[in-house]
Amino acid sequence: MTSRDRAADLPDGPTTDPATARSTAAAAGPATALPAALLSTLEEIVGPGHLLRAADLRAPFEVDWTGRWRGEAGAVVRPGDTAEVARVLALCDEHGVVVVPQGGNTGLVGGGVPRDGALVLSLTRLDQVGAVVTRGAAGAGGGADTAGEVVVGAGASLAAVQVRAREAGLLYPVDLAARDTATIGGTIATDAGGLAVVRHGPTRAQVLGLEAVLVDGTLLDRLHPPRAAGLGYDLAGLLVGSEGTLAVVTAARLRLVRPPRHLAVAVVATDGIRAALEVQRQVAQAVGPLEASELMTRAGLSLVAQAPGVRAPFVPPPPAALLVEVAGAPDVGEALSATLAEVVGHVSGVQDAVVGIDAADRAALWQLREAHTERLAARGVALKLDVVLPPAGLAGFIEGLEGLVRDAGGADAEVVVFGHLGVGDLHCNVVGVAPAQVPAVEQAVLGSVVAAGGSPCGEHGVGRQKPDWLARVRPAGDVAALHAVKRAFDPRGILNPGVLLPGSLPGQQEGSADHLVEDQQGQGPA
Ligand code: 2HG
Ligand code: ZN
Repeated sequence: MTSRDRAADLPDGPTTDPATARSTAAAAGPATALPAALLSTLEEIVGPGHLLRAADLRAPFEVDWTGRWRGEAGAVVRPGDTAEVARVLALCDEHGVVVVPQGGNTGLVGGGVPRDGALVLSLTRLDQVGAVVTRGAAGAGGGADTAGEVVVGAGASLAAVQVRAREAGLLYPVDLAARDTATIGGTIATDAGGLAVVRHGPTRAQVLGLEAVLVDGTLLDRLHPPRAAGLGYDLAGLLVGSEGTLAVVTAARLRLVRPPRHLAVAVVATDGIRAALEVQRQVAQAVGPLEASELMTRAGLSLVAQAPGVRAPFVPPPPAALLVEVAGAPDVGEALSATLAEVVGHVSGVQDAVVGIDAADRAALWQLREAHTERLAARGVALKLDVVLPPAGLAGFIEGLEGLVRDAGGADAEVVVFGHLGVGDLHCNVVGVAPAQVPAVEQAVLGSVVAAGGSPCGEHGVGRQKPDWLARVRPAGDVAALHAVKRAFDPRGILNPGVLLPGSLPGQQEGSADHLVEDQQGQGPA
C-alpha cells in the first residue's frame, strides 16, 4: 500500500502566476497583513512552538502535495483543541484577518493552500480518536448497515481512524491512497469519495454528527444532536463539502460498518473502456454488490509497472484494465474466478484476468491502482482534472480525451486517465502541457464533460481550481443561494476566500484560470 508524505521535500519558495498577481493587485477585501499584536496574542493562545513564522517552517504549508498550488502564508497557527480554535477565529474575525484551514494538505484543487499572507489554521494537532461505540450502545442514525460509531478530531489521519475501527472489529468505509496523511477534517471539507465509494457512498454518508467553530468563535455542537434539536436546517450537513469556507470543523462522529468476512479482487485486461464497462456489469450481476470498481488505462499501467515492488500482471499493459473487488461467502474468490472464466474470451474485447484471494495477492493488485498518483508525481506536475461522467457518456469521453488535449495545444502531453469507474468519477492527469496551454486544455476537457451532461468537479472538490466551473453548471439561483449562505456564515469573507465560490476573491474574473503552474512541469522524472 502506498502513502503520501507532506510536501516538505518539494522545492521551496512561492511562485506567483499572472492570475494571482492580478487578484492581489485588485484586492480591496479583508486585511491580510498580520499585525504584530495579533501574532503575539495568537502565540499566547496556542503556546510557543505552535505559531510558525519563519519561512522554512511555513514552507510545507504553502505548497500542495503536487507542487501545483502555491502561495504565501503570513504565519501558520496550530491550535491544540477546539477551545483554542475558537479563540483563534474570534481574534481573526476581530482583526479581519483571512484564515485558510488546512488538514493533511493532500487536497488536489488548491483548497487548503494560502495566498497573499493569509493565516493558515492547521488542524493536525486535533488528532484524538475516541473509543468505538458499537451499534447497540450507539445513538440512532446511520442506516441499517451501521454497526458502530467513533468520535474523532478533525486532525486525526484517515489511517488512524481505520486502525481504531479495525481494532473493534469494524470498518470506517472511506479509503484513499493518501490515508496516512489525509485528515478526517480534510475529507469532510471536500466530501471525499475514495476507493470504496461505489459500495458505501462518499464521506457525507458517514458523518453522523459534527462539531465546528463559526467564524466569530461560536461553538456549533452538532456531534450528538438530540432529536428535538434536529428540527430545521441541517447545519452539519451544510459544512460537509464546504471546503473551509463556512466554518472550521473540529471533530466528527463517524459511522462504522461491519467489514466483509471474505474478499476477492480481480484485475481484468480489456481492449478499451467499453469492454471494461461490460465486465463491471457482468461481475456486479453475478457476484455483486461491488466493493470497488476502478479503471486503469495503458499509460497509467505502464507508469506503475516501473515502480519498485510492483508486479505487473499483464505484459505489455493492455489498453484498459478494470479492478473489481467483491465480498461474500468463503467461496467468493471461486465465484469471481468462475464468472471471469465465462467472460474472458467470450465477451468481445476482454483479454485476460487475474484474481487475488488471499490478503497478499489482493494487496498486490490494489497496488497497481494506488501507485498511480505517486508515479505521476515522479513524472512532473500534472494538470489534474477530476470529473464525473454519466454512464452513457463515459466511453465516448475517454476515447476522445487524448484528441481533446492534443487539439487544445497539448500535443506533447502525456494523458493518464484512471478512477472510480463504479461512480463515473475519472481522474484525468495531463503531464507535460506547456503552462500557456493549461487554460485551453482545461477548457476543452471540462467543457466536453459538461457537454456530455457530466460534472466538471468530482470528489476532489472545487477548490481554487474550479469556482468558475461551478458557476457554469449550477443555475444562477443556486449560485445566489450559495453566496447568501456564505454571507450568513462568514459576513466579512475571511474564511478561505477564492475557494469554491465564484467571484469570492476580489479581482477574480469570470473564466480566469487561477493556476500556479510549476516551472518543472512535464520535465520528466524528478
Ligand atoms: C485517487 O483516486 C485519488 O487515487 C488521486 O483521488 C487521483 O492523482 C489523482 O489524480
Ligand atoms: Zn480518487
